[in-house]
Amino acid sequence: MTIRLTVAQALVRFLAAQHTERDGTRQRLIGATWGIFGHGNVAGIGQALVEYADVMPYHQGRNEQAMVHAAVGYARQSNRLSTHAVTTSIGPGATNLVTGAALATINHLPVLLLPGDVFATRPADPVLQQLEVPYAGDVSVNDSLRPVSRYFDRVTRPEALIPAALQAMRVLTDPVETGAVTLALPQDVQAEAYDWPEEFFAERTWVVRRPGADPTELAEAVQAIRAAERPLIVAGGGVHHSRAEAALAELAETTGIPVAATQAGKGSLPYDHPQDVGGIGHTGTATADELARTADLVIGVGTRWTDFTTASNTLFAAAGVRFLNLNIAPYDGHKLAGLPLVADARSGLTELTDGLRLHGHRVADAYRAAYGAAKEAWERRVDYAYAAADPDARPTQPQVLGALDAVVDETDVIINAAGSMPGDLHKLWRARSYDQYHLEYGYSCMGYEIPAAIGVRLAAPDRPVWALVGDGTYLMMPTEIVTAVQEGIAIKVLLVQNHGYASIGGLSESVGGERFGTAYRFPSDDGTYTGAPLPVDLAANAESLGMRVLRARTVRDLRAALAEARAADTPTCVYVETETADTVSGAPEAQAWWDVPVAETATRPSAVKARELYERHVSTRRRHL
Ligand SMILES: Cc1ncc(C[n+]2csc(CCOP(=O)(O)OP(=O)(O)O)c2C)c(N)n1
Ligand SMILES: [Mg+2]
Repeated sequence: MTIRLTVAQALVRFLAAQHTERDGTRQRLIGATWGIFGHGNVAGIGQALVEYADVMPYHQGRNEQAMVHAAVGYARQSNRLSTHAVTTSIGPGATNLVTGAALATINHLPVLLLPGDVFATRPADPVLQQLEVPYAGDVSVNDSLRPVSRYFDRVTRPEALIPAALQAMRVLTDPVETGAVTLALPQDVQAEAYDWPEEFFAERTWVVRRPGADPTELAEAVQAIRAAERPLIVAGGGVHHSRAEAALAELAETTGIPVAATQAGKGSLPYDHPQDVGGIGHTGTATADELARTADLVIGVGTRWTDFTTASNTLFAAAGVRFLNLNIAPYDGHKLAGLPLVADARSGLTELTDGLRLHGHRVADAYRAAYGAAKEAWERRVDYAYAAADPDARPTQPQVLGALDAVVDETDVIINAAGSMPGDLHKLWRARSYDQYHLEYGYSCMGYEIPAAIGVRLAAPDRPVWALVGDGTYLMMPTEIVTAVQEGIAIKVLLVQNHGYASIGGLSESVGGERFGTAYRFPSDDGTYTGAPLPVDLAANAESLGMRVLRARTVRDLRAALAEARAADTPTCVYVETETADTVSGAPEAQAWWDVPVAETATRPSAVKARELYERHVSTRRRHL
């Protein structure tokens, strides 16, 4: 039996029939499709989506990049077992996907991209929005998606959709490979009919596998942990992707080994778990970073070891320190010349716990007592940063976080990606549940937060979902507020106004850049932007897009506004201006370095001084071999 459908109709029907399965639960792989239409998809996928509206939900986005962010937010909240597709027109609609695709791929989060492409049959060259490449007739702007995709195919013949679609599903559901998957769809091919074998549309289930460890690697890993006196676990995003939080807690409780977390891994243990020592690295806690400096064995679980985590290879300072990398991806398992333990995080952690239990292995009581005391001291530091002496004053940024901390429970999800908040949150936030802390810090993309909040809320419709945004991030991408309003998706936006880039301003100052180009201010006589703040009312802007906006001036107002927003069942924004406009936030200082190269020669004294300090830090960098 064959069924005659267009390529676009066949693809939509195929996608609606795909499922994933892990740990005995089965769910749809592609929960919905986002789309902005133009030539290149309006008559193809657009027509197919209306034809199959009963089996494929649709969401209307405003910006293609934002649609990918929403899909990524949904995928992360769904533990990568479900995601969304994104369809675009050709040309600018397609290239707007590139940033979102890079973000998805870097964070190992699945998303299916369906950009329209120029005619395969080339009846008129060029068509509107077509790039002409004189030396290569088969290149289109969609080729810019190749390096940021984990799988890329261009479906230039109807029947080629069959292998392309199956390969796309394989990559989306592979825990090692997953990321952005792109099927470029020439617009004439989308509308072309073909007689499809009926089996192409049968329900299909893709098992998201949990491979266990190799026995030799496992034995070596157990041996390394038994031999260590000051072991430290670093939990990365892989712990969440694998839903390995309980297995991690069991290993930590069985052995007494402390657990620090990367941005992606925070929440792996709740903040009040005795073995949780908080964030690690440049934005880490004093507790975790001190443990890191003196550890003899660092056990990475599902981490890519970015420069923020390793303090640009200055953090793990003990002579002879070794790494053990439990990771499902061999690429990450071999980093820092570590012992690889290539396995799913949950499987590997369970096997490690079983192996260590046989030997009754535990770290020394003195080690446990010391990090326990340091953890307690850091909690007091957080209390101090959160507390506001005068509730009628304008809050600092940590006080904003303290006010939010006071209204949330374990069901709330907070989302953030860029600015000065990621650092403050990594140091201060008290994650109450495994999926409360949603930081996109692989790509740290300004503008991620609001669309991602929509995606998270679609995956978790009963939970309070907060997008935490700075004024810079807000101006980068407020567009999807309109989407939330249109679809009645009750996201909450906490908008922190500090008139520019507090984060990059602070960084600029520390590297001799004198805050150049980082403030949203009028120019002064000397040409720098150091004049009065701009007469820009972002609260009114959010209101104009259809959000309800609560303006908070003082700490007291803020507490009331946050409580009101939390209870709201429509999209609601809390707007607050923070106290220190030109300095980074009043949070604890960075406990470890981050390598941002400083001008080797300069005339301005601030840059010369910054270079001296830079060279001192550089001298502490090491290669782990
Ligand atoms: C798309 C994008 N462009 C540039 C950057 C570099 N960058 C990181 S933080 C930042 C400023 C963020 O400003 P804001 O949202 O106001 O937060 P604040 O630093 O004031 O806390 C910039 C420009 C980025 N991360 N993402
Ligand atoms: Mg700002």
